[in-house]
Amino acid sequence: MDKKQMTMAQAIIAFLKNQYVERDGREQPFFAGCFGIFGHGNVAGIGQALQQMPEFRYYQGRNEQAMVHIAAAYAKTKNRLQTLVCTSSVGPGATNMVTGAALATINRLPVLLLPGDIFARRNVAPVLQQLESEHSQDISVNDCFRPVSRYWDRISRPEQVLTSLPEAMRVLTSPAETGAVTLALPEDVQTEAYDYPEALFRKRVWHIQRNRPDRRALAQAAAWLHASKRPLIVASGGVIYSEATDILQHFVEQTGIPVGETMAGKGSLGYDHPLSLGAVGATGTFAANRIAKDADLVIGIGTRYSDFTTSSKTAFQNPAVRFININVAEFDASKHLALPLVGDALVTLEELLGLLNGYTVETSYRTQAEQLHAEWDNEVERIYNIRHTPLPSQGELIGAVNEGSQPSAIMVCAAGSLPGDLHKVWRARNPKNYHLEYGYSCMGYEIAGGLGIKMAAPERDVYVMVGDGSYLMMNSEIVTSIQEGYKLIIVLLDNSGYKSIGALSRSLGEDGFGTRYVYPHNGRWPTDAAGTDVQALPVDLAANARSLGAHVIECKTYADFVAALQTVRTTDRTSVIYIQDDRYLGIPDYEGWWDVPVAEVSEMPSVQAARAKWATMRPKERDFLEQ
Ligand SMILES: Cc1ncc(C[n+]2csc(CCOP(=O)(O)OP(=O)(O)O)c2C)c(N)n1
Ligand SMILES: [Mg+2]
Repeated sequence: MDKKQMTMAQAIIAFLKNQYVERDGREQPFFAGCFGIFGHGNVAGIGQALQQMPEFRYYQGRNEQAMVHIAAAYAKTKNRLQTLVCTSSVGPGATNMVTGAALATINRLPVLLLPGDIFARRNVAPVLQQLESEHSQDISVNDCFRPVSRYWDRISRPEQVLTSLPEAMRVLTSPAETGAVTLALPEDVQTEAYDYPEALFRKRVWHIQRNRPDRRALAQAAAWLHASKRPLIVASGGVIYSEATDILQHFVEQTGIPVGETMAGKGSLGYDHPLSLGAVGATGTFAANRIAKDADLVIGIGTRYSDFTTSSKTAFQNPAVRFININVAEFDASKHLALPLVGDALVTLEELLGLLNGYTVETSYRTQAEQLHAEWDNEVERIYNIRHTPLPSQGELIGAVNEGSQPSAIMVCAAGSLPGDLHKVWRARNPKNYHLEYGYSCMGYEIAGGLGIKMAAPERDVYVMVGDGSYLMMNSEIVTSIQEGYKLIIVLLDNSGYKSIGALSRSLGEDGFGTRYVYPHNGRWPTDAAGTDVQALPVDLAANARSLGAHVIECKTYADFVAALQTVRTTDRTSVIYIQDDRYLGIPDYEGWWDVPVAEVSEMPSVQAARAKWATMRPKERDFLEQ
């Protein structure tokens, strides 16, 4: 067998650059390069290897957490068929990636993390940044990655990569198992040489399977559909990752079954399709939530059934409701004691349709769904046309971005009050138009994620919608976007703090405590009761964005904002549209609910009232054991 002497780090990069994936006859390299911030834990290992192999592109990040967000957003945009690698030093550089790893794993997005680790040979311990343990030398901060990774290994001998790298690829390319993969790399072992078999570095193509479900389960699903009078499809991320949007539309048109969409699934069906009910759940539309309430059969496609999707288990109130779940992961397919169709969304929908023998819903049901669709569209129109003064409403600004952007654009958001509003009123015009990270809802994902999207789809405009809180938490990758020439359009909505948690706090009887960006007054936090009698902070976010190299347009009115959206279409680099908007005017709830527990006892009457209200909803939470 031919051998080649290489360091462990060189072997890893040489292996990664030859990994390909193929689905439906389309083949592409799985890794588009490596983000990294160097320190003593990786500079001489992975850093040296990347320098020696420039064909595996190195990208410089500003913050390790942001690098992982970039990789996750890249993978999401590529329907998980391609991703990026992230290398960090030992210690804080590594633990900065833990949040990113959790985000990727929760959203089922492949990212490969290569944190540096403490010396395997140990004699010089404690190395700078090492967490010591009195009871074991086999612990480092990288053990924090174990619960947030789908595969985790520490490479304490160079030859271990012969078995670890193929395992890492299996997990990363598995539609059911994918998430963060962490290979912790001790800084000494990274630089150690070994005679690796040449076969490790040959081109390898990983076939992404489209598994088909059990035949008996399919037949039973067809029978359940025939027995159903009020079926509803809940379309989620699995539809989009599987590229099953065309077959979904065909399925819907053949059967007349209406569709509600989750955060990850929005865009599965065009917003203007008559059977699109829009968002479902806690941040859902009245159209989807009314149909969900009485549905006798829910067909969940590629969904994790998060509490937002199920309105904390209160969305489906028909006593006889049952579930058919189409999912690549047995774990998700079995939720709500469903009839599990464990398989790929595209081929499963095809097979199921083939068994339906012309089944359609009754005309009256279809008409009801179509009417709700039309009524909802009017509500969106109303919200887009509010002209609130002195500060505009968030809803009208969302409308302006939707109408001022190309249908092919990608809008990205993650946390704050924007996701709920966007879920309700953003008009998704293609399956990639709406990119929400709402598995982890991680403040700080927005700009970094926007960069990952733009790298994955440079031909599309990317609109990053971000609140002042998220912007302050992580705006660093504006610099990277300028450095690499990837133009982002960042829409920065400043409402002087946390509009979302402020509203949540009020609903829990806490009057916005701790959610305004103002000076404390006599050592106490002004709540919403203080009104305008507060001292604002001397922060200038527009100047901040300008200082990072962005082109910045400051707006005061809705009209300024619309004009700025035109201007940024032709700017030459990352551009920020800055506007202040109203902290209080929200888009209403449309019969959804979210369980946030309220204090059981309190001296505050407002909290007691909120608790009493909560107590009326809690019994509506269902366990679906009756089926
Ligand atoms: C990293 C992180 N920390 C805390 C939270 C809890 N949280 C959710 S939204 C939010 C406020 C976001 O503020 P901003 O970006 O200004 O959006 P707004 O609520 O004003 O729309 C907070 C603190 C979170 N989602 N992520
Ligand atoms: Mg805010």
